[in-house]
Amino acid sequence: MNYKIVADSSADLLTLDTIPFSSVPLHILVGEQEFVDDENVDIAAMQEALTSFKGKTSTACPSPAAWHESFGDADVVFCVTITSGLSGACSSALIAKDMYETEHPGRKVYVYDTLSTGPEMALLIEKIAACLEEEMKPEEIDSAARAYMEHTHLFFALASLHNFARNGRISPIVAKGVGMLGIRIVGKASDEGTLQPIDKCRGEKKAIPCLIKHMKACGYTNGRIIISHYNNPAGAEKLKQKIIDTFGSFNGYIHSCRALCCYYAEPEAILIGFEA
Ligand code: X90
Repeated sequence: MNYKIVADSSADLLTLDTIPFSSVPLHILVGEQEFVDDENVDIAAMQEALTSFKGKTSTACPSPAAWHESFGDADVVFCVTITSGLSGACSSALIAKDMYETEHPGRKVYVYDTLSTGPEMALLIEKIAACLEEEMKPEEIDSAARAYMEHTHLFFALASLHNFARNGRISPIVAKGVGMLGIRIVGKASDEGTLQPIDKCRGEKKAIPCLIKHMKACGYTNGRIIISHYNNPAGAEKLKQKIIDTFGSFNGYIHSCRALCCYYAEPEAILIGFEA
């Protein structure tokens, strides 16, 4: 059986070592310029464009055709999407699934609305890949993946919510006060898959213990962790150290956000996905 995992580019993954995988790019629009969040995107150029451009900027999710193309000729596809609470990516994937299954009777596409993004999506992708390596049956993988999503979480510390507010993805009232020098908003992906602010912290020094506090409250002990950051390797490393000091180990890795997450999370962001 020929299988494949696909995910939109908000998962911040371009390849998987062991399993056929495609990343389907979202698009970032800055005036006349369009940045496609694939392996060639120039994030520094995007940031420069965002800093100098004073007009409206926006993003666009993958089209059904783009998802459909990513399925290739796989018999079974596991398709992982960013939250339907903030993006049309999942609806678009469901249209592609219908097209694909109608065109190719017998083939199957499983779509996962993660109600999250970034590192929590990456955890689910890793999980599905591990199930495939164990040669589990597709239906068993599907049940395991859905069960897994129930006990992973996404938390983050952001220095600005400007692009979120500008795109109407949070209320301006919530955004107010963030973007003030040194203030970090600590928040999480809510059960509905939206951005839920939890705390305002003065500086990263306070934001890191705050993230640890919320990990404890979720029942974190020693599960898998993925941290992603935008231009903040030092902050990500500090969080990792604090996790080791608090929980005794760090079972995971740190990587950089790709363009879509950079656009929304903004410079200095830290995102953490973990199993509890
Ligand atoms: O145009 C589109 O369809 C894309 C819209 C994406 C909006 C959310 C992107 C979030 C990126 C920022 C921090 C984490 C927030 C998590 C909330 C669930 C990452």
